[in-house]
Amino acid sequence: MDELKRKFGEKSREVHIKLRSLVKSEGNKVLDQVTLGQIHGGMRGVKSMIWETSNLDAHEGIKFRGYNIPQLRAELPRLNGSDEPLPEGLFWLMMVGEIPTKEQVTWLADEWERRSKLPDYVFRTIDALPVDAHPMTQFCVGINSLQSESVFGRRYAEGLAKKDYWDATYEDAMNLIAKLPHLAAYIYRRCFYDGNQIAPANSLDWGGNFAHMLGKEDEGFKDFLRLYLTVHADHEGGNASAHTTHLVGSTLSDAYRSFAAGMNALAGPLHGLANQEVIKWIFEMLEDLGTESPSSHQIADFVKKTLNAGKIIPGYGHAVLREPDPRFTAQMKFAERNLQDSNIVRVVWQLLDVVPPILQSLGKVKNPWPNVDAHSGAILVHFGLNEFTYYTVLFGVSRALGVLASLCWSRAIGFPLERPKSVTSEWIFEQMKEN
Ligand code: CMX
Repeated sequence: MDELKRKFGEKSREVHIKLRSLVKSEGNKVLDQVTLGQIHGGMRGVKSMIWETSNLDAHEGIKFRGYNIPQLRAELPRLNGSDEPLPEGLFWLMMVGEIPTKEQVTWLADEWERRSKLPDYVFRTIDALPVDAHPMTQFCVGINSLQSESVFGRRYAEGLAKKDYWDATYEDAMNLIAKLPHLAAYIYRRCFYDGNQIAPANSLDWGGNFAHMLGKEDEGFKDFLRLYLTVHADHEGGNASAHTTHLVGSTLSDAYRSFAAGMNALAGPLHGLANQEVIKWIFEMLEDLGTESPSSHQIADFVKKTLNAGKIIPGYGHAVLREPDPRFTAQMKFAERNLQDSNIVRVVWQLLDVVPPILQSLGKVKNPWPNVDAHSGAILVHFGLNEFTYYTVLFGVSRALGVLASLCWSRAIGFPLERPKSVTSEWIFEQMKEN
């Protein structure tokens, strides 16, 4: 058994036993209450699930196993000569709660490379779709088609014991994460480079190889992708892609089906698709204003015009955060270090000054600050990745790390089928009369 799997088995068993005994003795303890506003308002803030890999604070932002993003940048292993953390290291941290050594991360990169080969039928399945089908549609179809590789699915059909669910899920998670960069890059080259594919370079790390297969050899881009794949990986369990993966996984659907479901959630414009909407909107603004270097005054007018047309400002606001998103800040700092001269990046920085006071002036927006999606597009455009409709696929490859690490935890802890209670509006009206 490999070291990561052994450590995961030991640590998750400890938590499983501790939680089980706590629930037995203290299962009726009240930890949260729910208001009518929360039931009606998308369950904001209702504590209703256990998620080990990360935790989101409205003011401090995301912490992965207690480490914030600057700490991850400082402490996770990186390649010689690189400033950015390796996402392999974050996966290790999320799985077992320990910052890995450089050797452990090298092992993980090699292990994913060993598991990375895609069966031919996956390419044929994707090729059956129109080439202009949205890349997220192709991504979801590709993941679903891979389901026949599921170790969990095969072993479950053979009579897998409950205590071994996590073991088969670990194998599925590792295999799926290993295969995603090639699947994602295949879709990119199919859609935007006439199907002119680039073979994997097996000597590279997970993110570096992904960049290579996309056809982006710039070392600056490879570093940005490593950072990108790290900061988008997880955002605790309640966000739509994570929660969907968790919900579908609770039916004992395997990692492929659960993750494909999560990716369908990520493809919504209020969630991951916002990253394509942001850059699309910025280019619409530049076209409308007839300049690549608009003044702040011109930008403010366009923001107001967007709002007056009844539309949202993509990349701003968040369901939980009440401060600028540290994932935005991490990307901004990357741009400050490396892309000072980029015009499009400068527009993103101008928006940061202009948008929040306008959103605040509406008097209803709870968080006027930029979220994770506000910055990435400008950096990708700078590096020549101009195909906006592809951006959410990049987010999806990263999100696999968090939601699949969490699926392993859910299996190990033995969480049951998720089944919250719904009520009718009639019931609500009755309750209000009674109280
Ligand atoms: N532009 C305009 N209006 C906004 C807004 C924005 N960026 N953010 C919130 N609002 C509006 C809401 O639409 C809502 O209006 P109504 O009461 O008229 O329906 C009001 O302000 C209150 O919303 P909220 O409580 O502040 O925000 P929610 O928790 O309901 O929604 C989010 C959060 C992210 C969906 C919302 O801020 C939004 O639509 N942002 C733009 C899309 C986006 O960037 N999404 C990516 C989020 C990150 C991710 O998950 O990937």
